[in-house]
Amino acid sequence: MAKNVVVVGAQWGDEGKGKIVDWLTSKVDGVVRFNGGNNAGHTIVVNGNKTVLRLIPSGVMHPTMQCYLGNGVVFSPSAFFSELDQLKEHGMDAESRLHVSGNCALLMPYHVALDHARENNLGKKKIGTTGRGIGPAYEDKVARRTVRVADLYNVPFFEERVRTALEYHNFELTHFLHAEALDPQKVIDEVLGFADRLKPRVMDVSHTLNKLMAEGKQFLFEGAQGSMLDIDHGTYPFVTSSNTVAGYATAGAGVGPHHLNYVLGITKAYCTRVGAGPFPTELLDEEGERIRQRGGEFGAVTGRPRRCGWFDGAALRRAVEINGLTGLAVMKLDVLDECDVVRLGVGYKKDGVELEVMPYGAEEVAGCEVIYEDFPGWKTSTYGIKEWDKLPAAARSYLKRLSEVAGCPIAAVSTGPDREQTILLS
Ligand code: 2SA
Ligand code: MG
Repeated sequence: MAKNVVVVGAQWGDEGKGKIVDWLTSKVDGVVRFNGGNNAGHTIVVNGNKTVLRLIPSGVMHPTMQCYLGNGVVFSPSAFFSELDQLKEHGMDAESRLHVSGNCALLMPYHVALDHARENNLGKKKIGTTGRGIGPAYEDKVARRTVRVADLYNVPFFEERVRTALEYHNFELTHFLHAEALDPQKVIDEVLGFADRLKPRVMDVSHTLNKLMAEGKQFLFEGAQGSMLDIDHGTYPFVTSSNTVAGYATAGAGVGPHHLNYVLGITKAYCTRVGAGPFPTELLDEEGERIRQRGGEFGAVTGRPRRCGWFDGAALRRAVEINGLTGLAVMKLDVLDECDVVRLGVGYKKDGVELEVMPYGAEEVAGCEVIYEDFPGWKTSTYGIKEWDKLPAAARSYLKRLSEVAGCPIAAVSTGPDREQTILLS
C-alpha cells in the first residue's frame, strides 16, 4: 500500500467510504478528517449495538487507532461529546485517541438555528441540508467572524467574538428569517461548558502529523460527503459548504501535497443522492424503489430516503479529474443482482452536443440528457464474492466498461457489508 492514502466519495456522498476506511485503517498509524463536520454519517456496529458516527472518523473502530480532526473541519463540541458518550455506552472508550486542531472553526448553536431558519424560508427552493449548521459555520469562518477551538481558552476574547457574531446573526434571524433570536450569554455558557473536557484533546494537528510523517508514520485521510457536493466543483448551489475533493486534505489538515500518495475514490455500482439538486440518472419508478430497498438507501444522520438511479459516467469522469483519482472502489455491486437490465450512463447530451464530463452548476446539469449503454442483468447472487473470476461474466463486463467510462482503474469491488466481502484488484 502507498504511504498515505486519501479516501474520497466520488459521487454525492454515502458511497460506502466507511467500510473502505475501516478496512484500510488496519494498515495505517492514524486517521484524519479534513472537511465537513457532523453532517457526515456512517452507521457502525459496536459490540452488537448500532451507532452513527458523524464527526468522529470511522477509523475509531480500530481499538488503538489515533484519530485527528484537522483545521478544515467545522467542530461542534456537543456533537463530538455526544458521539463519544454513545460509544462509551456501548463499551468503547475512544476519548483519549481523538485529537482536535485548535484551529478548527467552532460550529455554534446559532449556526444550527440559521441553517433551519434559512431552509424554512427557502420553501420549495431549499437545499435539503442536514440541518447541522454546516453552511453557516463555514460562512462565518470565511467572513473572519468565527470563533475557533483555541479561542475557548481565552474567555474574554471568546465572549467578545460570540457577542459580536450574534449581534449580526440575531439581526438576520429576526429581521429576515422570522425566527427567534438567541441569548448570547446562554450560547457562551453552553459552549464554554465543554472547554475543560475538550482541553486535553486539543493539539496542533498539522505540526503533529508533519512530525509523525517525518518518523515514517502513515495516515489515512478520510473525506466526508462526495465530490459532486464540493463547494467549487459540485452541482452548485446544491452542494455542501466545504471542499470535498482530495486536494483539500492538504489545506484541511495542514500537510503538503507531496504527502498524499494514493487517492482512492469510492463509488457505488449505481448512484444515490440525498437532498435537492440535479440527478440526471435518477430513477423515479419501481426500479429506483427496488434499489432503495435492496441497498438500504436511507440517510445515516437524518434517515431521509435517498434518491436512487443508475451509475453516472459523466459525473464520475469529473470526479476522477478533480480528485486525481488513482483507483476506484466500486461498492454494493450485489444490490444490482436482481435487475433485468443494468444501465450505465456513459455521457451527457445537451442541445445536441455530447459532453464528456458533468458540466458545472445545477442549472447547466438540469438540461442534460443521459446517454446510456444497457447491460443484461446477471440475475444471480454476487453477495460475498471475494474473487474477480468468480463474478458472473455479465457483471465483469459491466464493471470493465464502468472503469473505461470513468477513466480510472478499479482497485476493489465490494459485494457485501463485511470487510471480507471485497474483491481486491490492486
Ligand atoms: P449540508 O448539511 O449543508 O452539508 O447539506 C448540503 C448538501 O450536502 C448534502 N450532504 C450529504 N449528502 C449525503 N450524505 C451526507 N451525510 C449523511 C449520510 C446524510 C444524512 O451520510 O447519510 O444522514 O441525511 C451528507 N451531508 C451533506 C445534503 O444532503 C445537501 O444536499
Ligand atoms: Mg453517509
